[in-house]
Amino acid sequence: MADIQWFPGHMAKTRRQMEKVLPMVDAVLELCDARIPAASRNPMLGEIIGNKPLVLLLNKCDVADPAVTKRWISEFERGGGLAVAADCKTGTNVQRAVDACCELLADKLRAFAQKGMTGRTPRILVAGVPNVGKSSLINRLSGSARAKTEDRPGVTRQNQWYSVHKKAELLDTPGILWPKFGDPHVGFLLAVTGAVKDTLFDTEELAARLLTQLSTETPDLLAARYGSELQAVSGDLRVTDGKLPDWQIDESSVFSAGLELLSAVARTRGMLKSGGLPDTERAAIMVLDEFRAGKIGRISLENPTAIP
Ligand SMILES: Nc1nc2c(ncn2[C@@H]2O[C@H](COP(=O)(O)OP(=O)(O)OP(=O)(O)O)[C@@H](O)[C@H]2O)c(=O)[nH]1
Ligand SMILES: [Mg+2]
Repeated sequence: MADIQWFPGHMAKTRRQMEKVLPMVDAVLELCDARIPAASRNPMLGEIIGNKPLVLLLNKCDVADPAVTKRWISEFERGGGLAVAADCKTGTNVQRAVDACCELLADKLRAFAQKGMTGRTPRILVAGVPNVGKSSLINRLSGSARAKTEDRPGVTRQNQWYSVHKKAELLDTPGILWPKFGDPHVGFLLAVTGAVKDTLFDTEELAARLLTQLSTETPDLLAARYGSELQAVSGDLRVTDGKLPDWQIDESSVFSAGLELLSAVARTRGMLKSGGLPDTERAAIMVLDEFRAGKIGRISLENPTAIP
């Protein structure tokens, strides 16, 4: 799959603005996508925030595999970090993430109180890749739709402070990626979960690649959603003697295997072009929408073993 990159001017500007505002910030709440907790962490963030206390929030855990999310949390905590799995759609655990930041700042908050700075609330910078749910988190915590949210990346365009229940101030920031992903698979994972602008990639290629991954990792969920024809195609693509299937060996075979799966989806959903050929373009848009909305199931695309 072509290496997708997206680092427009507003992201470079956001980076500079984050560096500028940092002296005012007490802690950082970094949001990653619970379905891809490693791929959705910005490697530039560590450089930007230096040694500010950090809490990692694995968001959208309502659409990730709960058992895998649990393993990710233990993995991060084993590394000495503090991580919380949350869901800004229902509000599950969002307050816990802010409380975790306050716990990290307990000494600093005590010092404020001793100096009589009673009105000084912790200032928390909310950071993360585009579309991960930063503005939704702020809305959820403040109980109103003050920050603009939308299901596409690049909605927030500038830093904005929000006071939350007079207990904390949260800085909403525009989502930022980094100039080069390095690994094209990271680009794929970010695109498939909605962090990259969709005009930058080929929808059929993306959906085809997603289907190949799901056909090996969660074939039952795929069959339950799209029917037995898909199960048959998935079965044909797999090998029985424990060797790597031929179609996983090179990129072009991954794509053609995925296209077969995509054609099967189009047929079972009755998406046909004139002449009866499967409309793989329509099917691709539907598969991506359904995956992102969690309709195929609660699926994680990365396992904690992926941590180097
Ligand atoms: N399923 C699910 N969807 C969520 C969750 N949190 C946010 N969303 C959805 O994700 C989409 C993006 O949310 P935003 O809050 O705009 O994301 P953002 O990080 O502020 O995005 P940018 O401002 O573009 O960087 C919206 O459609 C939200 O409804 C969650 O926990 N679960
Ligand atoms: Mg936003």
